Amino acid sequence: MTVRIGVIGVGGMGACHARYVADLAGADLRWVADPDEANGAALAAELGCTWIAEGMDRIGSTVAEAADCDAVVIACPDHLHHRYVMAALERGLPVLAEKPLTVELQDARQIVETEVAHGRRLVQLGFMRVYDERHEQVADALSRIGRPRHIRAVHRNTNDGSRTVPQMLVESVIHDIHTVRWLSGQEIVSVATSVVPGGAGTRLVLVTCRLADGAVAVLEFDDIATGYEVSVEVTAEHGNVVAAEPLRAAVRTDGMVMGSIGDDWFTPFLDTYRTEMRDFVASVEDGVPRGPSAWDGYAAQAVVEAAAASVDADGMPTLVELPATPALYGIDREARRRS
Ligand code: ISE
Repeated sequence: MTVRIGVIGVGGMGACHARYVADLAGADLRWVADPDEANGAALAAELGCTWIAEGMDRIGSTVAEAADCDAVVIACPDHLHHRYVMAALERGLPVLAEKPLTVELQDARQIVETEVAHGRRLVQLGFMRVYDERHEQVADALSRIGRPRHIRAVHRNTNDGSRTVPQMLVESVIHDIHTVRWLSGQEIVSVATSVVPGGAGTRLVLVTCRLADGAVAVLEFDDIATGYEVSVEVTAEHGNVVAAEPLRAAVRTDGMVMGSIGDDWFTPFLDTYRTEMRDFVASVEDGVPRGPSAWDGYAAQAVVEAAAASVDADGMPTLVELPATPALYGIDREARRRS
């Protein structure tokens, strides 16, 4: 079967997804949707598909003709995710949606409820670190060394500190929240957040999380680092595991050993995004949903809200409000095998 795909939003991330779809045996990139005609039409011409300004014209339930695709990738601005994911769900179309699932928590809940009513998973969420080889190795190690007791997730970005704390939480730290839930298989039940000023506003956001089984995770996010880096370290019942450093050439000069770090969040994970897309297409093909779910997106969003509330409460621990996990979902702990 060839999986026909439409991509909504082809800025940096969406263009990357579209290129991977176009490249993939078994997938057919039908259209890209973006209001920016110059960019969208140029990409469509490059990849041999159709450009449309508005994705809803192809997936909106009011459109009489068939959707013209078997699945959609949603990579438009965050505040529009909810609209397109809901439209795809109403059409019964599988979706690979970029994180965050939504900006508003109640919108994420609506997506979960709609999917549950539909009776089967259609949404795969772009928490792509589960497809990253270094993270997979950590997940694999945990099957030998037991349950995590402490997780330390470090995430460094190269901005100027002008983002608000809620932005840093929902755009960046949300990845680390998913890493903790995925590696531990536990929900985060409370959080305490500290912020450190710097640059144009806030430099560091530190979130201490209490997990349902009593373990602790500390998320350390630096928005004004000298390079982009992501790492995770887990102390488990029978040992400890640290994600290996990404491979970089070691340059010896002037009596020092140096390696370049790189300053963008995209390049280190290029292969990871490709693997994620391959898994999504395979899941549409065989009808077996996998990867991070809408529930993962909703639960992570609930942690983001609690972390922001903790800032407002001067760093006091704040409970994460989460209903019971619907039977459709469980925290997916499988390390994604690269095919
Ligand atoms: C992006 O999704 C990432 O993967 C980065 O780690 C994060 O820092 C950035 O803000 C996100 O948009």
